[in-house]
Amino acid sequence: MNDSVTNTKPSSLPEGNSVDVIKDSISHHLKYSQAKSPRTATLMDHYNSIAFAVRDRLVEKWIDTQNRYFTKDPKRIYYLSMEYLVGRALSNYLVNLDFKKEVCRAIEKLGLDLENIEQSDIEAGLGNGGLGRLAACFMDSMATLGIPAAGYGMRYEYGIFYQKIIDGFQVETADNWLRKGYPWELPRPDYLYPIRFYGRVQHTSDKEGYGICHWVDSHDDVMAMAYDVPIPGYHNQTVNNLRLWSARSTREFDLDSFNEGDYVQAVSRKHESETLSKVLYPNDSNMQGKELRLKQEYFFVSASLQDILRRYKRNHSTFESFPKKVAIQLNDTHPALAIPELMRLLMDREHRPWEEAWEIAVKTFAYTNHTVLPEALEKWSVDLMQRVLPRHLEIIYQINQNFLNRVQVQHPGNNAMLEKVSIVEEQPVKSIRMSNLAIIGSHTVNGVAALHSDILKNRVFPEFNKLFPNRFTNITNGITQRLWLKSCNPALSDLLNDTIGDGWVTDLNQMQKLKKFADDEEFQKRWRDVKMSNKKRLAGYIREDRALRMEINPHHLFDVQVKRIHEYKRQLLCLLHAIVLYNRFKENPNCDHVPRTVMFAGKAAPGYDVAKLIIKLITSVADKVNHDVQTADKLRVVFIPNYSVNKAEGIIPGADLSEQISTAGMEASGTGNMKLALNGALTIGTLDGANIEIKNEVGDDNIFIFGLTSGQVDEVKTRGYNPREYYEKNHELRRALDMVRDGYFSPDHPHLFQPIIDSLLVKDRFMVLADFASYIEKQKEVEALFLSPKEWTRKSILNAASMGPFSSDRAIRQYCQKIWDVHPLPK
Ligand code: 26Q
Repeated sequence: MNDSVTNTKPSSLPEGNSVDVIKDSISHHLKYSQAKSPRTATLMDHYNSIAFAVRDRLVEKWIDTQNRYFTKDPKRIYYLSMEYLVGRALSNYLVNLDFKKEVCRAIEKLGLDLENIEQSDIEAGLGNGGLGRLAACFMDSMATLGIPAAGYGMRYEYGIFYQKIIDGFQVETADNWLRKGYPWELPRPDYLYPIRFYGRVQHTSDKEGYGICHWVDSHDDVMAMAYDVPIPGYHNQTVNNLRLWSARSTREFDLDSFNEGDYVQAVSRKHESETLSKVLYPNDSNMQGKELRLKQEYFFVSASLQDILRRYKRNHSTFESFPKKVAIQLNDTHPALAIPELMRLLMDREHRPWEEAWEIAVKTFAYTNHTVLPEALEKWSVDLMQRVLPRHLEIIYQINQNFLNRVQVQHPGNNAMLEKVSIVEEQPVKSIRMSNLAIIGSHTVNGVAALHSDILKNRVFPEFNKLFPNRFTNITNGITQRLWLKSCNPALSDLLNDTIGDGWVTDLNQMQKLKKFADDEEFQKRWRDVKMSNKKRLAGYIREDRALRMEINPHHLFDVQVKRIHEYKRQLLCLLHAIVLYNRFKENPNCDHVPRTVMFAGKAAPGYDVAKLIIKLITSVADKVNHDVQTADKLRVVFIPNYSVNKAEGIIPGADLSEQISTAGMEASGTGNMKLALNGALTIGTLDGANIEIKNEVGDDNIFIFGLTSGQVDEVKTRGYNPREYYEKNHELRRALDMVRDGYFSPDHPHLFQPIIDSLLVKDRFMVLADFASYIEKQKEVEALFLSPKEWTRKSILNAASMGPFSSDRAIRQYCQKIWDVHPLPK
């Protein structure tokens, strides 16, 4: 059967994209999809009717694209990711579909206001942070480049939690994003796959004596049901598909339970089985071996692979050409169970021999690593895996044995190497190392920035790099300029279009053309005006935010650190600097200080106590500083609650200074660094992740680099890091820390922040104090430059002009060439 979109537009709907036709289509949907008249319609009804009218215009291209993929049968790339942080939908669709003006006019003609409607736009927060947003940027780039691609993910009923700040503390509430319905998804009740759990494996043999495996006595089985979200390319004919899986109870489940006679219990058990896709796990840097998470990962992987195999089998009767038609990218190890699952499907269902299945698997899979923090590397206890996925454990053991046998032949007697590369870790708890599985089962493994890929090869997985010298590669992350410039920064987009044309929207390298305007006073003035208008817009958000209601001064230096809260990202370093400034301003009130507003935003994993306490410290410092009349006009500290894609779109265009200050070697890439620089912020940062490549592009003179290099971090660690030394030597540091320790910011709870003091002074893996002095010095340079607006503006222009290489379009082209061997299939 054809896999293309089956939902067709009612024939009564007029075709075309003229203002009047769109207007009629919106009215039509208000009446026939919402059953409302203009008199009774709510804002949400209007939003839904507009969404349906826009969606109608997507559907044609969507069906067309999928038909084209079916008939031409090109090699396709399947992107497997447990997370997609797509953000708000309507604005993105309007930008990419090339009829924003017409829709705006139609909305006006209906007496509605687009800005108002956009307030109702639903944000799909189906991810934690960088990794999930990267997947969304990649989907945009693949569609824009006309790549035959599909994304697979999870349709969590609850996305990343909503962050409230109560008494300065983070409080999590559920993100019930589907409560009003999501007009952009199409339920596909006909794409339904059974997913099994638990049970045991039975080995028998067929007539010819070949071994066969049966997975028997499974229970708590569920069905995976598809929901499709269209992903249009920018101003082209491609609409790719993002297929998200939702758990449904099985039919057998219903029947079994009814036979038992207890109706109410039956229904509630049915309900339970659907909890599988209920909630996104909100931790992004610490892996806990929760059974439900393992089941989610398998559920997602098995549904996606069954779907991929079904589609392949429509066109092919053998598996010989599978790797020529299918590339699968694993977004971290979260979907690494795809490797044993493909083996299982090929062997136990399609009756292919092990050798053939293994060759297909390795030629098909590639794995992207996003972290080197040991606590974030996925491991699952063998006991748990044995219970939940007995057949997969068996396959993993077999993969491991075959692999270790080969290693033993190549490196006889090298037991240290065997121990390192084994998929099975023996101590302290016998576990499956998912990264080792992913490396062994993939033809290519990539890091996400040059330094990160280097660290993978030389420090984290050197043994694998020796065994597979060509397997490791780098593809530096990128961001889509359609969202992170065109859509979020219309003022700057207009200026660019006026100056260099609009080619940058699909070719970010054209930003280079700005370089010749960097010293042009007229252009500089327009650049500054744009920044000022964005700072005012941001000040407006902060004024209107119900939780903040704060007045900030757009003439301040806007110093911005927005990202997940984590010790390695070192929000504390930035905050200590704010305390130092506060002390200086109080001590010398008459000095010519550069007025500054330091803004933080980000979520802490709900179980990460120190990160949550860091939020409390930021809000406590903010409370003190902002209420001090002596300093209030010169220094503000703001914590913007509930950081999200939408909040980022509001904050980033208004930033002057971008804080990228992780301990060198710890941030795999970072992508906020790219977004901020693209919007004209200058970076203060360490030589970490993609900061290094940003520095190489913008030039040493146009970025504020400080701190230890990753090599020096390792050296200091080997020598023994003694934070006390720095504390004793630096009086501004000592003073700031003493204030935190002695309750200056928490008079009612003088010891509240002791755990933070301990984290910095007792033993600190993230070596905050080691970089303190050099950071404070760099910030002085920042201030000096901010006092010369022309110089500052020049560097700001040069930063944006140098961001060409950081487009996700470039990243996707490299994936296509270096890893997938997939080519555009434009209409
Ligand atoms: C794993 C197991 C169980 C539960 C949750 C997880 C989990 C979920 C999300 C682990 C990690 C993540 C997310 C990681 C992430 O966002 N990493 C970031 O990826 C970006 C894109 O490559 C990089 O730019 C960042 O440097 C990296 O921190």
